[in-house]
Amino acid sequence: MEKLLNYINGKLLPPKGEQWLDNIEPATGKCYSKIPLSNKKDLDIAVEAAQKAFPEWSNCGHEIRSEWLLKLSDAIEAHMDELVAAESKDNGKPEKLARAVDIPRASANFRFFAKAASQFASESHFMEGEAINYTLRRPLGIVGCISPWNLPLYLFTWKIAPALATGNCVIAKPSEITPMTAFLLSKICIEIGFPKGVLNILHGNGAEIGQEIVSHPKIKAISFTGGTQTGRQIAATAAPMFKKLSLELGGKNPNIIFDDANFESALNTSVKSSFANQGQICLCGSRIFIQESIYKKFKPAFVAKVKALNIGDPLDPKNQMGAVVSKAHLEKIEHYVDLAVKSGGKIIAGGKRISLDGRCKQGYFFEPTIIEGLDAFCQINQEEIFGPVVSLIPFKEEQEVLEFANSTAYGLSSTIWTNNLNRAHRMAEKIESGIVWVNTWLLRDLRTPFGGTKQSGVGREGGWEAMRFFTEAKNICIKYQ
Ligand code: TXE
Repeated sequence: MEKLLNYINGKLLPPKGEQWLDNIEPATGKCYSKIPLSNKKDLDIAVEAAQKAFPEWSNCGHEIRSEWLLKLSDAIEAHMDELVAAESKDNGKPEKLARAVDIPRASANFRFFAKAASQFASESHFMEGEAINYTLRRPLGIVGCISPWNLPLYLFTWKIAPALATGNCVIAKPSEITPMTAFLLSKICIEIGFPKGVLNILHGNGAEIGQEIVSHPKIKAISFTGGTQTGRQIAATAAPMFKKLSLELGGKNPNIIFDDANFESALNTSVKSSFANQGQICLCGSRIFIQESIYKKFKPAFVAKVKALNIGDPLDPKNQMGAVVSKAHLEKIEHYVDLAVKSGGKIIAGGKRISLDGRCKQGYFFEPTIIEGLDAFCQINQEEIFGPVVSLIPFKEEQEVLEFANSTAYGLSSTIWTNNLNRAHRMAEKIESGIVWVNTWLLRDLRTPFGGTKQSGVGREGGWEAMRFFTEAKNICIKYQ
């Protein structure tokens, strides 16, 4: 069985403790490779390598760094087929989705930050007739990037690219649930001769190697995407050490549909924002608020579209949905659906596991599920399920839906469907989320600030926000003599 290896100082290495974890294919439920269970010893070697590489990488100049990032971007494109197949197998998502979204975006992340490196500038503040200030922005040193399983290579590179572009050396850890494309990225680094020690990739458990990365005194910043509970634990470790922290956590995002919206657009996009990637995107709109006057029209149209979705083998191009990521996650989803029924909710579509024949017999498939009849404040509509489960909730008017939308502990993204310009602006301002989409969903411009409020996180990624996060600002004030 294939054994994945850590990537340290430009080499592929087994874990020092010689312990391995099983890597399961969600569509079949079978173990198909082994992952290094890394520990502090592996981390210490990686940190030493990063420390050695830092002076040259941080001083080689933005053009050279930019060229390396472009080489990574090109190499990802050149390995498209292999990466698409690996991402789909590792995560359970349809190959079609990995080809349309995940892998192109991973390549785009490196290209985007390669260009950002060449444009990044710092500020100057002039004090008339007296002095001039200028701000130096220098890399932090060694930084830690920890990513989740839902968009594996996409989110892994989203952190690594700005960290490298600004001249830092990186210790990165992909999710142990989906490590394969990060491993393939290390092979790509070796293939293109990427400078040794600049990027190091360690595999293993969050509680062990993840925690070691967060608490290592030589790692100056942590960029993390994952669950809110994990984010809280990371903050508890890193904050007293005064590390810079960027936390992109969970969401329970409202998808608000007013009666004056373009019905077809709202309907079609809501199917995607509910069930894309099996509902396992932190931006999915799992609470669908529909204005009462169109509820009777929206509900059957939405149910019909959802029932028409094909779910099954991620390799089959006719399937829009594949497997959820793990057995534990399947059980979590099932638990929430049971809870919805116990709380008085009605399942109007889906609600059950799917048993398939053939190679996917033991796979983790769950029907796209729509719940009705629960109010906005119940547990189901407050907690993140992170699966193919949405609630339909009617509302009367703007003020009421605003209260519903803002009632959760989360504040990542929101979508508002309306053709009333005044209402769109009013709602966008008052809604508690870091990202607001009006008449669209998941339309991304990589320059924009990305992240959430409340328990959805701390800090922003993307564009200059990421470049600033990975640099330390130093102000220099020069007085005229
Ligand atoms: O994520 P974890 P899990 C949500 C979603 C999901 C829940 C739990 O609701 O059901 O989180 O998912 C590493 N120190 N999201 O348990 O544990 C871990 O190894 C350092 C939302 O799979 O947060 C992995 O690399 N690192 C989300 C990464 O953290 C630690 C995406 C994420 O794992 C660690 C995924 C520790 N103590 C899940 N413990 C989003 N916002 O997109 C774990 N890790």
